[in-house]
Amino acid sequence: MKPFYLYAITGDEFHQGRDLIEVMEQAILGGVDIIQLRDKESSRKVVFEKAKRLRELTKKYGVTFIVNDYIDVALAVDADGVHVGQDDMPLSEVRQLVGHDKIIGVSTHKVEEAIEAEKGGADYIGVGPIFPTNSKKDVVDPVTTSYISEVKAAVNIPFVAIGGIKLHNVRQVLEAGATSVCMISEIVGAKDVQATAQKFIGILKRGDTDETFN
Ligand code: 3NM
Repeated sequence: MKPFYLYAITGDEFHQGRDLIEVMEQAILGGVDIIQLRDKESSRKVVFEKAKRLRELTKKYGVTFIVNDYIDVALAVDADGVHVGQDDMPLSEVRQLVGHDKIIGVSTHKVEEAIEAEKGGADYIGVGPIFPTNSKKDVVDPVTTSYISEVKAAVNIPFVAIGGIKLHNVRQVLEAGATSVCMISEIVGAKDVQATAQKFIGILKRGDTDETFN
């Protein structure tokens, strides 16, 4: 998969009544290079409709589109890939279903899970939660930033740090060795989604400091 820096996950509860497509378009205009549809509450019908709209949007901008959990929905809308968790089907089965051209991402919280995901054929892994987060139910204790270097030493596939990452703490995550970061609330819950994504890109790609945008 092509290198990525800023990965945004949807989170309707943070959209403050704004339309999903409007929020995600702002994120893309701000520089997000992967969008994941994550909706564990809605019916399959609703998830499918959202996926169809996001596929159209991401195609328009050439942004990678991933669907969380629902392999059938990902295939139906021709998403670029799927993201699965530790409680999902074995990766070999997921790969059989999606084929070799699709991206498979896996959430991991321990070095053993990261290694297993790489062995199982994952294209990238999520590593977290780095900091405490309220955006995920049944979330495990934070792995902390020091865990990032452990994962980096253990696997060769790309990884993305996730969980409680904000503009004010993202530098710690990068200093610990991450080059890609993922978030829900800080981006899709921002008052100005585009400006927030732009600030992240500045920090990730240009090493901007607080002084740069104050
Ligand atoms: N996965 P926020 S943490 C979806 O650790 C998700 O695997 C996590 O949301 C993991 O940026 C998380 O608002 C929630 O903290 C991230």
